[in-house]
Amino acid sequence: IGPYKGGLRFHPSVNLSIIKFLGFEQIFKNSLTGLPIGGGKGGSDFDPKGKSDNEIMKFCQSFMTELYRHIGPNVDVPAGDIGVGGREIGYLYGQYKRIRNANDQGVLTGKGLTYGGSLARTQATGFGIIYFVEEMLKEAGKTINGQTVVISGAGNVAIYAVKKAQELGAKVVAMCDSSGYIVDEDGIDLPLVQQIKEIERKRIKEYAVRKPSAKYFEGNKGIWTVKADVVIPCATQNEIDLNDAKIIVENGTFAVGEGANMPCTNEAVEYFLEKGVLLAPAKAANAGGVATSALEMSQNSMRLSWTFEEVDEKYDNYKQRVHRKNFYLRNGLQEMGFKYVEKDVKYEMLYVGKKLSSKVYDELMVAYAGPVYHKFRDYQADELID
Ligand code: NDP
Ligand code: 2IT
Repeated sequence: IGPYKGGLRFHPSVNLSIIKFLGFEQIFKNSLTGLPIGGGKGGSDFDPKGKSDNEIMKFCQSFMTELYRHIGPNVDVPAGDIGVGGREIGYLYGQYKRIRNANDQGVLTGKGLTYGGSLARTQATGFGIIYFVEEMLKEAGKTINGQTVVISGAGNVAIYAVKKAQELGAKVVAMCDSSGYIVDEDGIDLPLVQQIKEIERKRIKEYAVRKPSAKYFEGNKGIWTVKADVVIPCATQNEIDLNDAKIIVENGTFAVGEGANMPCTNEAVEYFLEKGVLLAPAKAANAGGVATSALEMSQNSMRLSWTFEEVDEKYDNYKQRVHRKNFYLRNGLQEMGFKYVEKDVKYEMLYVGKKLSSKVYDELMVAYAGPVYHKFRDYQADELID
């Protein structure tokens, strides 16, 4: 169906099992977009924190010196994920070009606008989550306008989720990084967050130093105690466990949008569903990033650049599609959780708390080995369990 597609993660926690789960998620997510992309993921346990631009550049160059033989515009097309943003993609692309001596722009996405990047890609994941949550709220006769929102993280996904939520009239009161969280009852001052995070690359703690209305708290668990109508985790996997979910429900939250990949544990998901909390699952809710990456690949193949409006319009078509599929999945597969067992690629598939039928399980395993997973969409709910 297309080249492998997914992000690269640079974070000290990265290991083979994390990359496998992310790659597995990516297959389903990419499938939902309906665009010609297979699923992939990669990364390193390199820790970019505290490193100079020069050190980051050298690492990216060494990484690409090995990676280049495995990727290509028609083979596997990486993009960013945690710890990999525009700066890193630029260094990686520079080294790829140096080695290949060719204008293979489609080899990476999330590139700078002057060398084949697409308008709207930087914003796409964060905007996409909010578009998706807004669609979900509409179905329930609500809107994000006027709601109090907590958004975890302070990276690429979180920042543009805050931006779109604010544009649609929400009040975002808390964000975090891996050291701690800030609460600003006046509403987050996003340009200040961007200055601290995107430009100065400092800790979120700095926000409270510069903004008197804000408070900073050490540790990142406490962010889930902040009262909100809508909660949007945009930092990392398993950041909301059952205990956090109970606090979130107690605080009166009625909707959760998964911005990060698998940010809620299975137990938390089950609890939210049991309590009637609206849940936008990551595979659908954060697919806007990779969908726009696929549009960047199309532009690179055509050797043309679309305007923001053109990208946005195509993206809008995709949005409608993903949303419709999510509701199909709600009746079919949406409540399927992937319980991740031990350190190897061993998944126990659950559908509404029961094991998936062996037939569907086998199909999914074949899907994992190759690009034929589209079939799973065709199952009816009663075929899913033995
Ligand atoms: P970034 O590296 O830009 O930002 C990650 C943010 O989350 C940082 O603020 C980081 O803080 C924080 N964070 C990381 N780990 C933890 C933790 N254990 N506890 C609290 N905060 C933490 O990454 P992205 O914004 O790109 O990615 C965020 C999530 O969204 C990931 O799950 C990623 O897989 C997912 N995603 C990303 C897409 C993209 O297009 N970039 C697309 C779809 C999903 P600190 O700086 O202290 O590490
Ligand atoms: O998890 C993800 O979807 C991403 N990190 C983005 C992947 C991409 O190829 O744009």
